Amino acid sequence: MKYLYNALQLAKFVEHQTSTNPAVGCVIVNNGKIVGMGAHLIKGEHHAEVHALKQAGLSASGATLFVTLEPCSHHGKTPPCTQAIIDGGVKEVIYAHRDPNSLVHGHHVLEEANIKTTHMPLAEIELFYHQFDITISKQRPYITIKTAMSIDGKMHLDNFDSSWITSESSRKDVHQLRHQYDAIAVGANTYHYDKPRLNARLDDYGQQPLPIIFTNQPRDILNDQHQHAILVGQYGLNPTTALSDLYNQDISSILIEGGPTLINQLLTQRLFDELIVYIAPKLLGSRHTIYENPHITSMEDIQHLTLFSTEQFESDIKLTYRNEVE
Ligand code: AOF
Ligand code: ZN
Repeated sequence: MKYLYNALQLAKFVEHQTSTNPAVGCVIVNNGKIVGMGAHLIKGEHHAEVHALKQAGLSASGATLFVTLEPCSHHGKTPPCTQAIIDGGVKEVIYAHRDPNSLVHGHHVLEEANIKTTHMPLAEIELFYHQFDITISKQRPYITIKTAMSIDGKMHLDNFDSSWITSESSRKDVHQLRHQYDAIAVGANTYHYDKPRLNARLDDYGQQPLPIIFTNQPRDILNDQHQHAILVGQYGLNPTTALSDLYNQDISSILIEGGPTLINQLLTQRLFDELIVYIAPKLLGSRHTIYENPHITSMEDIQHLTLFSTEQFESDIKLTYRNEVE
């Protein structure tokens, strides 16, 4: 089991850089020694097992291979890992997470080649693949809505001023969050009025997300700094197609940062996987709450979310919810 955790560490090194592919780590052990290690670095390139097998060389023969995800048995952008494992002479395979991609179930192929194959699910690794599982089953990016509000649930004053509601540490945390997403999205109004820079500003923290602007005016003029942004039609028109298009452009996760119209639409359509709310110890007393839905008239219509984590940044509270009912 220790080796599966080692493999998980390798996968964590490359988390958020493999696009719509999963982050995977692999460790090969022979006679109680690690003889090969590998991770899937970039979509389209070698899988974790192949890197580890290359490093192990002849020492893979008779070894046990530990991998965070079930080895693939299909020809995708790369040849099947099961064949490389068989060719390397590996004696035993222990994998943690079942690949949700049904094309890819490699355990049968390994068993048929007389390789002892064990599925050993571990809670931490199941959690690690939560996003990947959702994107495979829904064939769309993982969607997180992030918002900040006062204790009375308000996003900004009635004159739309929303500057500095949350603390500096919360804002720093948002930058860290942005580095974890393939894209950051806002609606057209927020783009025009708030002029967000739509980037992550922590040194050495990882990838820069791609800006996305949801707009029903495709002629919206982009700022010079956002010439590479993607413009997509307003969600209300055809959310499913817009999102699957983004997924097919290799965007596996989107952080939605506003404004109220876009967030309301997504909340109303229940088109999100995670909701992150920073609550600042302030009372704004304005009219603009984070969610308004006049169609909800009975308690049976309200949405229930699952609290996933709570954190504190100075005097702000960060609540992370998942859109799943316990
Ligand atoms: C593995 N090891 O390291 C990864 C796997 O297009 P391809 O060939 O890169 O295949 C992508 C699919 O392979 C992906 O959707 C997932 O099911 C699996 N990823 N499998 O054995 C790896 N990254
Ligand atoms: Zn593979």
